[in-house]
Amino acid sequence: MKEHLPFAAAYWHTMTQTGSDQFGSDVNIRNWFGKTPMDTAKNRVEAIFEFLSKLGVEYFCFHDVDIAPQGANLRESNKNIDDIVAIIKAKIKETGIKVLWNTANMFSHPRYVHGAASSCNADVFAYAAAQVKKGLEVGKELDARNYVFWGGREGYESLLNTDLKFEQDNMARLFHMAIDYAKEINFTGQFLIEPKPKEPTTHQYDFDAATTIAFLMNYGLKEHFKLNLEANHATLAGHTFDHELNVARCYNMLGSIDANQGNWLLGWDTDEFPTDLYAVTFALYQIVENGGLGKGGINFDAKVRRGSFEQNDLILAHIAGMDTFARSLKIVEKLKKDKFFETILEKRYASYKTGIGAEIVSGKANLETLEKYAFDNTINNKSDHLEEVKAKLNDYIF
Ligand code: XUL
Ligand code: CO
Repeated sequence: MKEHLPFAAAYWHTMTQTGSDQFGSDVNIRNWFGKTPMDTAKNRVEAIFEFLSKLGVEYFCFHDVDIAPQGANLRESNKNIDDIVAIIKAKIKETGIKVLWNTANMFSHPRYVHGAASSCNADVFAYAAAQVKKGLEVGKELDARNYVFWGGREGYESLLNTDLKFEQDNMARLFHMAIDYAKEINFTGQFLIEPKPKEPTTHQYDFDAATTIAFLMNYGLKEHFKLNLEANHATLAGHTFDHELNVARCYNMLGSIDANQGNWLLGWDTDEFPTDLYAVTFALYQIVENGGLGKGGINFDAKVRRGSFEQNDLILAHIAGMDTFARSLKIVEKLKKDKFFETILEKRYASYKTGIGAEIVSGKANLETLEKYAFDNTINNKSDHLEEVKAKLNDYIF
C-alpha cells in the first residue's frame, strides 16, 4: 500500500492557510506562529517535519512563498529562501522525508496582475523567469522529484485586449528556458504542468488535460513534460477526475496528482479533502492502469474547512484523505483480480476482434471494402446493461 500511495502534504494549505474567506478574517491559530515572519518560517519547518513524521507521510510540496517571506526585492526574497532551504535540507537528511515537487508562486503578488509569462509587460516576464530559475535551483538543492507549473494568472479576462497567440508563445518561451536551465544545472526532476480551466482568470490557457497536451505538442515541449492533475480542477472543467487521468494516460502524460474534491453545487475550487470513495476508486484505477505515477505522488492539495479551525483538524483531515485512498486501493485490487472492467471492455468491443472489425483495426479495410460489406450486412447492436454494471460496482464499493 505504501508503494502504491506516495502521499504528500501541501505546505500552503497545511502550514500557511489562515482560514479567512471573502467574508471573514483569519481563524486558524497555529503554535508555529513566531514574532517575525522569518521566525514563523523557521518554526514552520520544524512543524511540518514533525507533522509528516507523525502521519507517516513521506513527501511534501511547496511554493517559494510558502516556505519563506518575500523580501523588499528579488535579492532579499532569494536570501530568505536560501536561509530556509538550508534548514529544510538538514531536516530532509535527518528524517528521510522528500520533496515531491516545488513551484514558484507567480500569481499572488500584485506584479502578476496581467499574468506572469503571459503578461503584457516584459518586465513581469523577466521577474517570473527569475523566480523559476530560483525554483529550479531550490529543486536541485533539495533533490525534488518534480517541478510544477500551475499558471495561476496565465489566461485572460477578455479578447478585447488580448493577443492570445502571443501570450501562449511567451508561455512556451518560458518553458523552453526552464528546460535549458534545468539541463545546465543538472536538475533531473520531472517537469509538470497542472491544468485548471478557470479561477483566477476567466479563460485559463491550461484548461484541462487535452488542451494542455495540445499546447505542449504544438510547442515541441511534450517530451519534457507530464501533467499534474487535480480532482477539483477536473470538476471545474466539466470533467470527472478519472476522465482527466485517462486522457493523460492515452498520451503517456500522467505525472502526478493533486488529491482533493470539489463541491458539485459550487462553481469554484473548494479544495476539500477527498472522501468520495467512488471518485477516488475510479481515479486510483486509472493510476494503477498507468502502472503507477513514476516520480509523481498523491499530493493533498486540500484545506480544512473554515469551521475546522483547530490545529488537530490538519491531522484528522489528512487521515480522512489517506484512509479513503487506502480503502479505494483495496477495492481497485478486487476489481483488477476479477477483471471487472477488462471483461466489460472486451465484450463491448468484441466486434473488432474478428471479421470486418479486425480488418478496420489492422488497416486492411478501406471505404470501398466497407461499403461492399455494409450493402449486404444487417447491423445488430447489443445493450450496454449499464445499470447492471453500476449495481455490481456497488457490491465492490460497499
Ligand atoms: C490552485 C492549485 C495550486 C497548485 C500549485 O488551484 O491547485 O495550489 O497546485 O500552484
Ligand atoms: Co493544485
